[in-house]
Formats: sequence, structure tokens, C-alpha cells
Amino acid sequence: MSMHRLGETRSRRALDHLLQTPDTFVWSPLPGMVNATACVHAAPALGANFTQYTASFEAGGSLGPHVGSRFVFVTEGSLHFASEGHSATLGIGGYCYLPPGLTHTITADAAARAQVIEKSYVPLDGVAAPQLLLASEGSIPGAPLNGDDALQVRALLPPDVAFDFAVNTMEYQPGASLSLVEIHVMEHGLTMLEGEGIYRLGESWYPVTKGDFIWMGPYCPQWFGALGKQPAKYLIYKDWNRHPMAVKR
Ligand code: UGY
Ligand code: MN
Repeated sequence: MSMHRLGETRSRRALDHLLQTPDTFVWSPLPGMVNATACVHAAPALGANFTQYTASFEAGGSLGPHVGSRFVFVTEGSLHFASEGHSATLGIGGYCYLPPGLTHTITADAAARAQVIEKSYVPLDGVAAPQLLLASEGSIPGAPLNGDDALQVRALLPPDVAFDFAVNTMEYQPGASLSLVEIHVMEHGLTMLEGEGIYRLGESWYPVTKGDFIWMGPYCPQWFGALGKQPAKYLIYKDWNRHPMAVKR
């Protein structure tokens, strides 16, 4: 079989969204990475107000310093987190939130992968910035979205206005879907963790599957329906808890 697929891919770039499928991922190290590389999915160059990348670690690999606040979610293998007074091993589904400027290391003993989100922190008058948070998706209870038990949302960050973004997992039983076409000011970075389905983005409908990444810009019309025999699950970032006039673009 030819490797170049005659220029075909499911990836699509539109003004208000990006579908990036693994066949189009391009890897390069970010400053300070050792034995690790990044595929940057969303960044200011795309029109996004945050950066999201897959970090791929070899044995002995580590991340470089962060820009803004950082959120790391392990998808393969495990990572060690260490900062003054704290250390933890994060397995699959383990995650951490790091406030801006927190000196830390994130290292891998063996091959591992993680989703990394970084964002300039937008402070709120009279509210202290969030502290370091280490947790695991498995310890977060799911809540049905709009009363639909077939669509469970897990909020990985606490409902505290100190956080200027949210990261959730959303798990759809086969046949479950969003109950409306959402159109909202918040943008999203989305990684398909399991299963498959159809994503409406803008005026297009795309088949999507595990490993795909999606960026949705502000006001991008969006809807998802799960297909297949297994649940579909994604990790989703959104900016959150700030007045739209306080967000610099
Ligand atoms: O939180 C959200 O905006 C979420 N329901 N959006 C989405 O799944 N595309
Ligand atoms: Mn949404």
C-alpha cells in the first residue's frame, strides 16, 4: 500500500475549526524537552488562545518549562511529577494542574504520552490564583449532561472561579449525542480518547475516532453523536470563568 494516500486525509482546516488526524501529526521538541517530542495541535498561530500538544516521551524523557499555567493528562504509560514538597506518579487518566511559575519536573521511566495544555493565566480581582492540583480521572464522579444518563461528564478541575479554564471528560454510550448544536463564546481543544462518532463542526459533519484532535474556535457550531458498539469518550478543554471583555485575543 502506498504511504502517501495520494494526498488524502480526514484532517480538515477551516477558519473556525481544525480536525487533525494522527496521519498528519508532525513532531518536534519544544524548548527544554529531553528525549521527548511534541505535536502541537492548537496554538496562537492557529487562532487559539491556548496551546495544546501531545507530548511523546521515550524512556528518560522529560518536559521543558511551561508558559502560563499547565495541565497534563496521561494517555499512555506513566509520568513522575515532582516539585518542592510534592511528588506523584500519574498513570493513565492521572493529571495535574500547575499554576504559572511553579518549578517542577515531569519525567518518564518508559515510553509514555500525555496531553499538555498551557494558557496565559487571566487573574481575577480579589481571587488568589489556583494551587497545584494532582488527581486521577477515575476518582472524579460522572454527572449526566442535561439529565441524560447516557452522557456522563467528569469535571477534572474544581468549580472554583480561580481557574480560568475547565477540562472535562465526556463519555457517550453508543447512540448518545449532544442534545443541541452548541454555539458559544468559549473555544475547545478536544482529544478523542475512546470510540468513534460523528462531529459536526461549522457546516461540516466529520467521522472521528480515537486519537483525533479537534480545535473549535469561539462560536463554532458543534454537535457530536456516538457510533459503534463501544462508548465514545473525549477530553475537552474550554476557557471559563472570565468576563469576555477580560480576555485578550
Ligand atoms: O462543555 C461544552 O461546551 C461541551 N458540551 N461541548 C462539546 O462537547 N462540544
Ligand atoms: Mn461546547
